[in-house]
Amino acid sequence: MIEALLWDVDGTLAETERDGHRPAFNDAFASMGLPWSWSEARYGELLRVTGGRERILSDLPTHADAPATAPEREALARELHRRKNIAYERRLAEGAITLRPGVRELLEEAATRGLRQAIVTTTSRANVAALLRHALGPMGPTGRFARPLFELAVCGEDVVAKKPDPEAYTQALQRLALPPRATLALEDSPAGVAAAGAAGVAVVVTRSAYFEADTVAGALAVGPGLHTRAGWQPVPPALGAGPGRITLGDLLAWQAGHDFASSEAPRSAGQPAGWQHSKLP
Ligand code: XBP
Ligand code: MG
Repeated sequence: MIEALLWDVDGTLAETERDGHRPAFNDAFASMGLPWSWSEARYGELLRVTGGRERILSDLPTHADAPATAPEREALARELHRRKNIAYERRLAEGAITLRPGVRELLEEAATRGLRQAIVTTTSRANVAALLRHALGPMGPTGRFARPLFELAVCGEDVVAKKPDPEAYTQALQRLALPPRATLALEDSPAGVAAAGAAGVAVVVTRSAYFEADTVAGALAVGPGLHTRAGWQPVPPALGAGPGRITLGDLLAWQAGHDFASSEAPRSAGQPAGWQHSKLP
C-alpha cells in the first residue's frame, strides 16, 4: 500500500524546462552580452546533463569565445547560473510557468486521502521554492490543508550525485522512514526513472515536452499527462481509458501489480546511456 507520493519537479509538476529554465538561460546569456542562445533542440540535448550549472559548463567547450581556463569557466558558469535563476523566478512571477494539467487535482486528492507527499528533485532548492510559491498558490504551505502539502523536499544541494544516481530517492526514503514499496514516484525523464528504479521505487511517467519520445525502461506506467486517461500504457486500471484524469486509484492499482520481489533491493544506479550525473563541488 502506498503511504507517500514522491514528486519530481521539472517536467513533472510543470513544464519548467520549456517555459522557464531554457528561456531563462538565454536571458542570462544576453544579460552578460554573450551572443549565445540555446535552441529547443540544443536544450533537449543539454538536458542529458542534470544540474543547471553543470549544463552550462558542459556547453562551454562548444563556444570559441568562452574563457580558456578552468577557474574562469567555473566563475562564468556560476554567474550565468545565478542570473538564470533570477530570470527563472521573474518568469514564474509573470505567470509564465503553471502546474501541468491534472497535477493540482492529484496533489489535492492525495492530501485529502492523508497520503504523505515529498519532492525529490536535483534542481536547486531556491528554484523549487519559487515554483511552489508562485505555481501552487493557495495550495502552498499556508493553504487549506492542515499540514504542508509537501512534507519534505530533497533538492540538488542535498545530494552528492544528481539523478540518474538514486541518491535523492534513497535520501527521501530515509528521511520519510519508509521502505521503497510504501512509495511511488512520479517522473518525466529517463534520468528520473533510472534514479527511482535504482532506489527500488516504482515509477509512473508523465511524459513532458522534452522527453515525449524517449524510451523509458522499467516504469509501472507511461502516459501523456495526469490530466487524461487516454494514451497510457498500460491502460489506467481504476476506470479504464475513459474520460477523466489519472486518479490515486489508478496509481494504487498500478503499484499493487508491481513485482517488488525483483526490485526491492536497491540496485546500482541504472544510468541511461549518455546521461551525466556528476555533481560539481
Ligand atoms: C532537473 C534538472 C535541473 C534543471 C535546472 O532534473 O536537471 O538542472 O534543469 O535547475 P530533475 P537548476 O527534473 O530530474 O530533477 O538550475 O536549479 O539546476
Ligand atoms: Mg523531471
